[in-house]
Amino acid sequence: MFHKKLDNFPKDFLWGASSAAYQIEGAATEDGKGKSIWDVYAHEKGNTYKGTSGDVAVDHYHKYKEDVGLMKKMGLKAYRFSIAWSRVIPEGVGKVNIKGLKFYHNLIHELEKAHIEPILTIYHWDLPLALQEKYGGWESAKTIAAFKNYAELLFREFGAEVKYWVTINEQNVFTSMGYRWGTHPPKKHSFKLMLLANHHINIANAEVIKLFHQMVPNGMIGPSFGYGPTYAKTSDPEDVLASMNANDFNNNWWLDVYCTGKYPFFCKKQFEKWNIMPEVTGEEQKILEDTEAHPDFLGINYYHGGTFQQNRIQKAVKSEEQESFDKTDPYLEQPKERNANEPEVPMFNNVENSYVDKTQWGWEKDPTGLRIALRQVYEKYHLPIMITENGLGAQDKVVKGKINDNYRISYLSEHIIAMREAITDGVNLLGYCAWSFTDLLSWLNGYSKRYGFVYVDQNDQENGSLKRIPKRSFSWYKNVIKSNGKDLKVEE
Ligand code: BGP
Repeated sequence: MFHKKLDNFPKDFLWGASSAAYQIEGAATEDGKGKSIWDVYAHEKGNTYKGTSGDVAVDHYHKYKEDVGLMKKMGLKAYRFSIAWSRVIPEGVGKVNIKGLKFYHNLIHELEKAHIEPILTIYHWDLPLALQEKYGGWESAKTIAAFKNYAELLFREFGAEVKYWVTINEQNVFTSMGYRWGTHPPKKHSFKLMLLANHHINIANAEVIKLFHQMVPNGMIGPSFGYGPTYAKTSDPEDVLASMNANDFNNNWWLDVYCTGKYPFFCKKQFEKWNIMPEVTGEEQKILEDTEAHPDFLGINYYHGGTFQQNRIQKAVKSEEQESFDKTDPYLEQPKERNANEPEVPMFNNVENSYVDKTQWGWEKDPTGLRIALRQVYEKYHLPIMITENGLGAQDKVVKGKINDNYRISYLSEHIIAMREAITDGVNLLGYCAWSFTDLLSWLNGYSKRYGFVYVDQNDQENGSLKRIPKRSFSWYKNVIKSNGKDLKVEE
């Protein structure tokens, strides 16, 4: 579609920013918090960049008032954060930690005072360790019941104050990395286990959405999904077929289940042939297909898409620059080496896109891909969409006390324009949460890779002063919000 003039952003558009508990809170053992799988994983040698962990992170647990104060100063309309399950139920099930709940009540209260809409993520990867040890985490259906019980507590505690809820963050990413590529806890290498854990999470997601509709009838709930459009490398029909396979597995495998309750047909057939498809009982199918268990909106986390060619070679084609960073790319579809649990013939081969630039970390910069993503998702599911993450990871430098992150401003501007084009196309977009508000711990890149509007003096040795310094992008985003997305210029 071509537009001579772009529509304005809706009047009540939620200009926001995001975070996740493990990446910001710190206070890992304080006030009765139990351990999560990340608390242990990050301390095992070689798992994270320079052994960085969320023990201190950016100490948001103690500095939340200062952080919300900065949000207010910026004029932020919405703030997406997650709850650390093990802070409120230390063992995953059973005893509730009142002090943990109190922290989130205080945070939400502070946001309310600042007129910032809270967007609450129930699960952003930090599963209570006890559930992993007792049941094998998401490999066991018992974790579904524990999750439902945890969500019920949150709906009871926060349902009256919080309207927007995210069930699960990037299920596609953490199941792939945790169970297939072995780069997140529980560090396993099995496609079959990944699909099993994933199936349990699908049921958990559906059951919790259904419960939400009973307990918080005026709220809105949905998962946040890491979406990437899948391009064919060439018009060779074999490449087109590979990109269809990629779309089926990278996107539809999750979104179809969330929104219709059905696993995509061809992919499912393939997995049955490989004997890795989990059994879906009649009872489970029923809950997945129950419209009360379907989301009210879709959260889309967008960083980039992917380009695919037929599976004539096993190894992905990568540039040298990307090669040095790709260990940490959660969207990479190829394992370093083939392991025995992987099918011999992959369904598609992930290659570079020569039409787009890359970030310092080799992630493709593709703002048009955001418009494509929004169009594809809206066309297919017709649900309102909230962009729950989008941002640029970079090695910011402090020069004379200032952080001049013009590269981030350009990146965000381009994505905001793409978003406005998608709105003009007709997409129903509720809001945009940039990743991230303050700098925070990158799961596998420590503090070298920063995303925030606010610089935090923290480093990979984890002994920084934790001082907050608004970056240039801070005042820029402030103007964007004030002008409701019209003013994207950078003031000198
Ligand atoms: C998403 C996660 C976020 C955040 C972001 C940036 O996948 O939901 O938690 O980490 O990616 O990732 P990274 O820090 O690896 O660059």
